[in-house]
Amino acid sequence: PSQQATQVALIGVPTDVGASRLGAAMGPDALRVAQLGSALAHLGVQAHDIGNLAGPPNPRGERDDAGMRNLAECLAWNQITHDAVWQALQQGRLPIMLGGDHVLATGSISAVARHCRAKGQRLRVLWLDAHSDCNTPDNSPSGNMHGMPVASLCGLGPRALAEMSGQLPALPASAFCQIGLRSVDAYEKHMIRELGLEVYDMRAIDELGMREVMRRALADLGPDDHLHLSFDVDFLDPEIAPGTGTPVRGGPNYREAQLCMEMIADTGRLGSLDIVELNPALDLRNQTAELVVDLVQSLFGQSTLVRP
Ligand code: B3U
Ligand code: MN
Ligand code: MN
Repeated sequence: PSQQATQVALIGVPTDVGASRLGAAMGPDALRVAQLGSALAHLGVQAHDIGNLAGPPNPRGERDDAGMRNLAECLAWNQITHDAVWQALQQGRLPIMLGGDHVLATGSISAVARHCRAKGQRLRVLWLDAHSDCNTPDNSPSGNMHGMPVASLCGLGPRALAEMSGQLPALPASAFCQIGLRSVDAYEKHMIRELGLEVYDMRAIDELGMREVMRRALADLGPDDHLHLSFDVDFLDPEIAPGTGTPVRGGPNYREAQLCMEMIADTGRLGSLDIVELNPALDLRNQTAELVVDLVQSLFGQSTLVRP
């Protein structure tokens, strides 16, 4: 598998302002303790750790009149994330977000979309998650902003988030492919249909198998396309990945998750990555962070045998 960029930027984004449980802000350091940088170095990938971005603390606010919690802080985190991702891409580095809650995806993916637009590249976003994250402020059951990034990237919700890439919407809904869903709110079901999101839920994975789901998800990826992976750790079954704030049983097992990463690596098109919702306060001896590092090695081309 040919990995295009061998230079990556590790960008710590210690936010939990989009979540209702605290702890995801410790995610970046848990990934460093699990030796993400040297795991990549083993594969010939040079990792530049730029450290943690500095953003506002969590005010633990109530829902505002529009239905959102901590909007100002979410905006601030997304703006600094956007700027850091844009800068890494300008430097020719593959940005890896060490999250942090999933709210940061609006900042990272809006920067990737802006970069792709400037280079005339098509963007494909794989969204691995137990959740669909396409709530809007008025329909969210919680007001938690980490349940809304797909909606803002598709042009819905507050303008300041939706317009971050410089274009509204940041990318077409058809660019997204969601895999692993098993907890979708009533309004999100409506949104998935309305936006026409490509979704492979757990039932699809059970019926088709991970191999066929990934084959379909990656089928029309062109040789010049940019692939962004937004990897919510709660995608994984909580039996193997307990360190996350909103676990949902019945997720992909270790082998399915490995195959998923290996098939992405085989495309050679990975251009940017979010690792989000890792919550060390809920983990057991950092096992979830270590599992994520293991999976990221597969994502960057580690394989048991030399592949043809
Ligand atoms: N859909 C619910 C739950 C949720 C979404 N994303 C996470 N949890 N991590 C919500 O609050 O929007
Ligand atoms: Mn998510
Ligand atoms: Mn999730």
